[in-house]
Amino acid sequence: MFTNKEAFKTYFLQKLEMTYGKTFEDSTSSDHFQILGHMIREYVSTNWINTNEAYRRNQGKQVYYLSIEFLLGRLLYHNLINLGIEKVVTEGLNELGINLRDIEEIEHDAGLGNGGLGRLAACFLDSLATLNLPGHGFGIRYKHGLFEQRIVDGYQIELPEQWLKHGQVWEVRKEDLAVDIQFWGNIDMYEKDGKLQFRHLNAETVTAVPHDVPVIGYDTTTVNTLRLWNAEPASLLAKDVNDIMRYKRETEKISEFLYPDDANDEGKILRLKQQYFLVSSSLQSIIKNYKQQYKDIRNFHQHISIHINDTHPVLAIPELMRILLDNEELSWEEAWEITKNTISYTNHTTLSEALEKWPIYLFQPLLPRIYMIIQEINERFCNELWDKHPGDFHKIENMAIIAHGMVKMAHLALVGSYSVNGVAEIHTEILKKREMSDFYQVFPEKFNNKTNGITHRRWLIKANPKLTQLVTDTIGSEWIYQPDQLNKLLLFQQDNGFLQQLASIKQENKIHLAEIIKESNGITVDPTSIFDVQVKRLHAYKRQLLNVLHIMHLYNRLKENPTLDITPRTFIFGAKASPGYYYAKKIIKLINAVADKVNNDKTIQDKIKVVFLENYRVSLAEHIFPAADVSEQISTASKEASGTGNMKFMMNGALTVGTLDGANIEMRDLVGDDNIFIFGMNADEVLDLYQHGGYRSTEYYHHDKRIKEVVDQLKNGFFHDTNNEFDPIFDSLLIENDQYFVLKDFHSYENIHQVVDQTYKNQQKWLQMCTVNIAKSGHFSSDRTIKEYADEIWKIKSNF
Ligand code: B1H
Repeated sequence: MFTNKEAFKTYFLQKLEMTYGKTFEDSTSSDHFQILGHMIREYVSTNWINTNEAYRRNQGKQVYYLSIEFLLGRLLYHNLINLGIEKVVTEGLNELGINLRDIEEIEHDAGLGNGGLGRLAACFLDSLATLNLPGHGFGIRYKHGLFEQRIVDGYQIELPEQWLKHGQVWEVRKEDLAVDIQFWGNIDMYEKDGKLQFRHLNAETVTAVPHDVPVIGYDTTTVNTLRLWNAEPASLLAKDVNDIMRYKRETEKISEFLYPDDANDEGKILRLKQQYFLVSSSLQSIIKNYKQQYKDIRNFHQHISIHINDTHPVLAIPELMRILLDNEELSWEEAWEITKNTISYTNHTTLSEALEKWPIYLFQPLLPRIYMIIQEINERFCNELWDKHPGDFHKIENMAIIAHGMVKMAHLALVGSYSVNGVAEIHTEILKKREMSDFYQVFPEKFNNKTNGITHRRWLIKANPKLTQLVTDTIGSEWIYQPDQLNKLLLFQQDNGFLQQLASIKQENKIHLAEIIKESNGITVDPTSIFDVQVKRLHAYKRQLLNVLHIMHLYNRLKENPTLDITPRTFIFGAKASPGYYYAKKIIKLINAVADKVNNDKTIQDKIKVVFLENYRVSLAEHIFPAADVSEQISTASKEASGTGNMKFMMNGALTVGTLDGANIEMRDLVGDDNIFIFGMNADEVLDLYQHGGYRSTEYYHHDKRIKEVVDQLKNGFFHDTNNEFDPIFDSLLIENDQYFVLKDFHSYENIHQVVDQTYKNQQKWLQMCTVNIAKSGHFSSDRTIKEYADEIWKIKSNF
């Protein structure tokens, strides 16, 4: 149906008529989207079946990636590209008078994630399938993904996200593969053949129904699976009407919405339910599959690897133990050996507020058998520690899985897995030397680094077709399969023809983004100004505040001297704040208040503009990265585990203003100091200052006039007529002693921005720097990352 445009058109029109009983003239864009989606699914179905069969036949090891988030974004265009049929479809539709880019807009983002962690999972799925690796995702089919953000009067308003409203073309519901999950109730012990056994009585049962989404590799026949679980009532028999209503509501709540907290632990019972729901349904399904294929459960870990994306799915450890002990009737030692050799774990943050802990009083009643198993794991682990460090109560107390009335999820992950990885070199070093040093001493062999990556297929080929074409015209198309080959672009640093084309592509992308800005914000921005962009979740450690204070400072300088010679700049922000994160919401209001004042002040002659783009999400991001000149990666050093936005900007030829944090450091190592704008304290300085104290933010306030001026403007109503609006921000800087060193890094940040301004004036130099960045960005393809996971952690092999 996709061999040529005639065949495509015929099939498309036929299917349209048959499905909707409509003529083409009466059909809508939404109909077209649905039809095209179904055609793609039909088209891949044989490969999907064949891929699964081949995995079974080859008997190779398979990996299951468990994640509470998968931030997929839109799939239509991405799938067309991976299948290599976007040209046929574009042309065929054109002849019918339809623009594919309009149809693309119909699709709702699958926003089943908060930020980097969820998007990483989505990039990994794409790389696994493309590299023909037997790797599948398991997640939750949230009815509502991450909330939709509206900005009203400068404030963030949240609306429920509705991606399922018009149905989901990509998923296949598989009721026959549903499994049951048990909550609450009590555990009965009994003897069987002289062995103590356990059974769960009086439990509330929830049914998990899988919805499978095909994960289509690029230019290959491999189609892997993302299995999303939906929570549904098990059986409504034997319950009275009121009970039924309550039970149905309670059950469906489990997959109702995604918790909107990025790097923050909410500690709500429903969240724990979600976590166990994901883990139990996934493990039951994995084991059922395994047993259909293999006889001996004792070889489980030789055929299966289970990866947990952060600690959110860490109950995979006790759940696997439960199944092996209670259902398969293995001994504790046998079950533990299998479990430890099956599970691998990625840590994504050292922020203490993100480290999951559950109070026993919540945990034990909800998951009584799982709690018993964790207790046993803890007891055995503490005994081992006692043998190694007799008498060191302090160490054992600090490392225990259960302590002070809490279950510590990271400790469970460290003890029950064979591999623990950080997501950038510096992050892994901080885990080993500081945050997890006690565990590193006991299990040094478990720790390893896997620097994050992004799929260049979505973030370059799909998002930036013009740059893609230029790169291919310049160095051929091998880079698509081996992104490291982008480094061939280094040969073109001095090639003015190439640099000119690079410049005009960036210009066209900026004009496109300027149109989006005009449409959504009503603000006219100059596409020849520097597009300086910070898009990411809003969090104090990411320091959007540093960026805004600097804009306020620039504005003040322009007010003093309207003829000041600065390169015009457009500062662009996109950020969702967690709904309960009061401070973060104040920062959004501040950005919008500054935008209002600056954009409407004629005296500064449009030299700076400030734009806050609402509802930042994957599909919007695809328009932003290709249009950026400057990428703001300005977290307090040591706080951003890796970052992945930084890589997306780099690949699209934006230059980074950044701290030596996360993967920024590896970017710097690759491009060299001359091709990146580094400023501020480094991680050791930050961590030592936390440890030894000695920072007084008020000193910076009193001793630096520029700082005093902008900080005072938070209080004196300069940007907002009601005086108290920004008091919490003012207080965070001066009363709470500026936990993220915004004032300490301000001076260095301001300096580096002057360097940016000067460098931009030399377009030749700027474009050369962009070229080096694009050329070196291949290292950050998630294909590289996934190969490392496959070879070094999972030990899985390509299917071909
Ligand atoms: C990252 C999270 C996270 N780290 C808890 N931690 C969440 C923690 O809903 N929750 O409870 C959600 C998300 N997310 C990010 O992971 C890091 O901050 C980034 O630096 C990193 O690039 C990304 C992917 O590794």
